[in-house]
Amino acid sequence: MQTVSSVLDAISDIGRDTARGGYSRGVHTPAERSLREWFAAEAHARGLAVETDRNGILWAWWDATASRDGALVTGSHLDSVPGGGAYDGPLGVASALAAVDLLRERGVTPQRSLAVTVFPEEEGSRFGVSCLGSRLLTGSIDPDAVRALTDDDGTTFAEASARAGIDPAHLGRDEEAVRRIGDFVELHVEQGRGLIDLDSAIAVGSTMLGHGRWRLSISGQGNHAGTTLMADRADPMIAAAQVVLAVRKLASEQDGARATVGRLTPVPGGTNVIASRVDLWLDVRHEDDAVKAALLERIHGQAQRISAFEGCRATLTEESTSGTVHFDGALRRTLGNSLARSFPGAPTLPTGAGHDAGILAAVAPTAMLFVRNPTGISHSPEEFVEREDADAGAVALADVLEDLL
Ligand code: HGY
Ligand code: MN
Ligand code: MN
Repeated sequence: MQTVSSVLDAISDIGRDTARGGYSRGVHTPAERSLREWFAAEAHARGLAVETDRNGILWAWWDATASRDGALVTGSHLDSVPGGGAYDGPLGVASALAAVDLLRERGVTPQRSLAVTVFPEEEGSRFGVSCLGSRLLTGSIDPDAVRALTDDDGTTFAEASARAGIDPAHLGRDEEAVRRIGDFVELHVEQGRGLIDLDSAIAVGSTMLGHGRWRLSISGQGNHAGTTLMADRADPMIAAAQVVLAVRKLASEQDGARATVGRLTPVPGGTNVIASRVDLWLDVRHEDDAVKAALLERIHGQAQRISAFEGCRATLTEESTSGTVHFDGALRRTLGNSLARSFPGAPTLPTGAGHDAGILAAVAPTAMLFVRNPTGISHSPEEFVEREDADAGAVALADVLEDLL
């Protein structure tokens, strides 16, 4: 078996972000295109048949039976957040390739086909909607709305898809792909401290926290920084600053909630210009969907009051939302039994992060494996996985796949 780290080493220079640190690998950018080419070459080298489906999802097939329906599917994503780490996504893809090597070395003869998959735009960093590829596949998002999504430069997802050789007219629910997914297992770097605190290299996922993203646009009066008296201003930046603090306060007052403003864009964004508008994005998460909705309402109400007081107006637009997912019980037990061989006592762990496995749970049994991240930090260049833990992850995934094949 090629070590997972050596598989990852091959892409360690693709998409480096020298300004932010880490990696910026947006969907249908040159960096992501290089990563797709790398994946196809690695899959071909393993005798896997590579296809790109109507939604731009990559499938590398070990065709063990005449039909691909009801196959065992594993994989993850290769795109990143801006300035992201090296493992969020790629670890799952590299571990799946290494697990294929192990299955071959063990002489496993699958009783059903196996596919290694790469889902595009899992982070939603370029077009704003997380898990865009898996949402399209399952039909849980309107293809017309997706085609119209734009990036910061105004490029639509339809244009970016067409340039990547994917016909935007065909985006949407893919019945053939849904039929092919018998079970889906995703290995992913852990993005918190759970496995550090549990002192375990591997865990089985139990639940995925419900989350959503909203854009809050606060409009005021753009004006000159030097000629506009302080008392004469309707400055959306002042409102936005108060909203950011209100988000933290309201989320801190709600048990189990997490809310973040990680992105804020003044328009036009000049040093000597009072902004005419400020766009900020909310990321709100809670295990109870009703509690999440109520918290969002409180944030929206506070944003409107603050904006009105500052002579501004606030409008909220939902960009994506997902309910809390409980991974398939039977599949989870199978994973637990498979891990007992090499990882006795492997714990189960909830994840606060979103994953394609959570979206695919709507159409097939899905489960996740997590691999220890000794920094407990993710969506940052500090995200890390020790070489031996990365290889342990591939062994764990191979054990699971062997029992499911
Ligand atoms: O945002 C998330 O939780 C995931 O990393 N897309
Ligand atoms: Mn992520
Ligand atoms: Mn991820």
